Amino acid sequence: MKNVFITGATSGFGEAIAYRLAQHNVNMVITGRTEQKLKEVAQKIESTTQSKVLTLTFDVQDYAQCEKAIASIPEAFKPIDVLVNNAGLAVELNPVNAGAIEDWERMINTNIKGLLYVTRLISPQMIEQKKGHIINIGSTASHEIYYGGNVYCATKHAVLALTKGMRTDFLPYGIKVSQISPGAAETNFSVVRFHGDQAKADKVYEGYDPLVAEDIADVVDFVLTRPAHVCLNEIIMTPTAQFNGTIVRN
Ligand code: NDP
Ligand code: 8X3
Repeated sequence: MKNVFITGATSGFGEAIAYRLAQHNVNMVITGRTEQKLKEVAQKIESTTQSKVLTLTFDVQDYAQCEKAIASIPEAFKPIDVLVNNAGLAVELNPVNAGAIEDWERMINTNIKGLLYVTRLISPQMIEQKKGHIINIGSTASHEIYYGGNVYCATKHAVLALTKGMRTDFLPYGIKVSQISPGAAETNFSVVRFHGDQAKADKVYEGYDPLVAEDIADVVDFVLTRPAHVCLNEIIMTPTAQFNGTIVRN
């Protein structure tokens, strides 16, 4: 692990993954749309580890922005050998007949197209080196549907299909592709889903111990540190109290 690229590192899983992987003294590119928060994360990492951090502020939904940002990465941070495709979101919980088109577009454009854009731009560096590891953050929603989760779940089903597609495409080059599929984890995720309604977000995690971002960072680190001949294809992880999207022990 030498040059790491993480999307969505301003919050939640991505931020925790950045802190965790920084322990390996790497060159790290962290990305997101919130520039100030990226700077804070970078400052914290550089003042506590030997890792060097480059921040890139861009919206993964916009291919031109992805292209410009990734083209600007200096040689010292290349070739990228670890890509964590983490940026993503859910918006609202509505049945399809009542869904807002713009919410669907945001989820599809971020969770599917954004992941594809970034991978399209970074994977050639790995192919050239015949070396690399891509980790896609999926979800238990990659496997199941819950009420009102229709489009979000569809995007995460698509992520699983893309993980398998990339694994197939990159197999000849010795590049590992893994997916981590968490269940309920308390981050900014539900606050974003409910447009900043903190009370509504808190209710999602009431009565049980949800996962926390560091649990996911732990697993990312584990997946990345297996021997060269071992690829963990997918890890599904939930809180002990959660069986699936609808069955939670309260
Ligand atoms: P957070 O809301 O805490 O973090 C989401 C991150 O994604 C932020 O850094 C945000 O940065 C970034 N992001 C969102 N949209 C864009 C965009 N258009 N362009 C660039 N960056 C973007 O949520 P989590 O950490 O929980 O979510 C991370 C991933 O994990 C997502 O893919 C989510 O679907 C998945 N997941 C979450 C679970 C949970 O229960 N929390 C469970 C399973 C999967 P910024 O706003 O600065 O752009
Ligand atoms: C995020 C968790 O429960 O909305 O993927 O599927 S959930």
